[in-house]
Amino acid sequence: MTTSEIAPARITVLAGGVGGSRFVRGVRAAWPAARIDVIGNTADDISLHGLRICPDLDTMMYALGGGIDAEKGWGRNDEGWRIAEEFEAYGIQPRWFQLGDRDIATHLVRTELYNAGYSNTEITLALQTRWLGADSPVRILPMTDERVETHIVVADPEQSSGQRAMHFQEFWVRYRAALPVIQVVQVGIDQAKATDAVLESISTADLVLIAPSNPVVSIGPILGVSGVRAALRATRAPVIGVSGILGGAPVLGMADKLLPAIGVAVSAAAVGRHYGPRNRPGGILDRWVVDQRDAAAVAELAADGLDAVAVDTMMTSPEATAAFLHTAVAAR
Ligand code: FO1
Repeated sequence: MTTSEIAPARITVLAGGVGGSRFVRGVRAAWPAARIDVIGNTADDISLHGLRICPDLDTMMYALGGGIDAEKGWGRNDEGWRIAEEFEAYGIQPRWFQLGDRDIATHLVRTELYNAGYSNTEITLALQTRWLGADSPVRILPMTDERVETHIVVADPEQSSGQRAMHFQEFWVRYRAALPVIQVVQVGIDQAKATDAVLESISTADLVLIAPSNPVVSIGPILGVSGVRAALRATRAPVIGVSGILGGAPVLGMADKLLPAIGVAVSAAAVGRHYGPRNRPGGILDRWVVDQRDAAAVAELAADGLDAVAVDTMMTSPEATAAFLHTAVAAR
């Protein structure tokens, strides 16, 4: 397996939000001269107060453009909460999803452009011009322009059916993923097509990276959009994924609460098998990168036909991420 000997000129990254943006900052540090397309998850999107909100796209845009609240990992820095105070005074529901004043401006612009008939791809490219500049080597691309929403079905003894469905954001933000998950449903995924920009990016890349984002609600929806998996299996670029599960637990977020619901064990090896080696039906990976704590997985994955490498994958800084990417991508 060879990556272009010179640094890859065009890199495509499949990513979610908080962990994904940390990863992409490392990709930029690893190959500063490369053009980078970030294919962003839009199944976290939610409509609230008449606004369309795209958390993973906005988190990526703010993080790469210097506007992120670094302590929370999402939302705007230097934020105000005057509108939230007014919502509180009016008793507006829901109150569990915090929307700051500056962040609301993003949602107002996005919603206004939606209502004017622009696609989410056009809107996302327009919004990121402010954050990344007009001639940025980085592009954030929604996985699809159709609407997809992750809903979680949880056990609820108060319902006659014994279960209840809710938007992923309510499951995560309101309930902190503390409810028993029965099923993860990506509403609209069967009608969602990958955009031309996404398919073109995958097919012309020199290197494709799968960020260590949540395999179920971030990478999962991107792979579920029709056309993406086929494009990954067809591209001449090496497809290299990085595990976000280390030592049996996710570094960030709640993947451990969701993986069992799709029949995947909470381990680096199980997620690697779940994405699958490209030489197996449906598989997409040429290489799977696990943390050194999971080095034992390398031999067992090799037995399953999946090339794996164990490195220190803790993204403590863009430079640390860049270092492990160089090692992992160059490994023979
Ligand atoms: N996460 C929270 O834990 N609490 C919030 O109130 C919250 C609000 C919010 C608003 C806009 C936005 O873009 C993201 C927001 N997030 C919040 C984070 C969000 O739930 C996650 O970034 C992803 O959707 C899950 O990866």
